[in-house]
Amino acid sequence: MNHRLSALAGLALGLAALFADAHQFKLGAITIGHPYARATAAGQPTGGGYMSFANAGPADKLVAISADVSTSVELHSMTMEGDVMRMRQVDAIELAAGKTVELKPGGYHVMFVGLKAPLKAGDKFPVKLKFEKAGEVEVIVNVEAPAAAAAEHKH
Ligand SMILES: [Cu+2]
Repeated sequence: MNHRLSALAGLALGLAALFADAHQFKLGAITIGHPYARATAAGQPTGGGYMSFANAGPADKLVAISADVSTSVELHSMTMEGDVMRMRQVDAIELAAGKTVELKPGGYHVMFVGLKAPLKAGDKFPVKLKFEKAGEVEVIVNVEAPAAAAAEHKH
């Protein structure tokens, strides 16, 4: 193989990895981007889940989420009040028409409460999402190792 070919092969592999990582799911006008959860330590009772919702259609709401990895699954918001991070359970997450909402560390997130087993990096598990108008869809959540610099997720 000459150098140019191996460089191309490397690029193709890199792109394949990128796309495999950036998996997405679609339900009607809503695209659910890259659902992932942070790996958890043994005995850690909760885990955080993140994904994005790009809504190309009319306004909708994420109203429920369920998974078998924990006894319950909650939607949380996280806001700074002074210099204290506060986490609250919310009933729904508004998905405005034509907008993208990102669930990410430090903002809205999914909380797996009462984990039955630690979430291990490299594992995948199904999560069911329910939208007020679009209905239900199952997405696959990838468990990823926490970024070294990321803040601990504590209640
Ligand atoms: Cu939380």
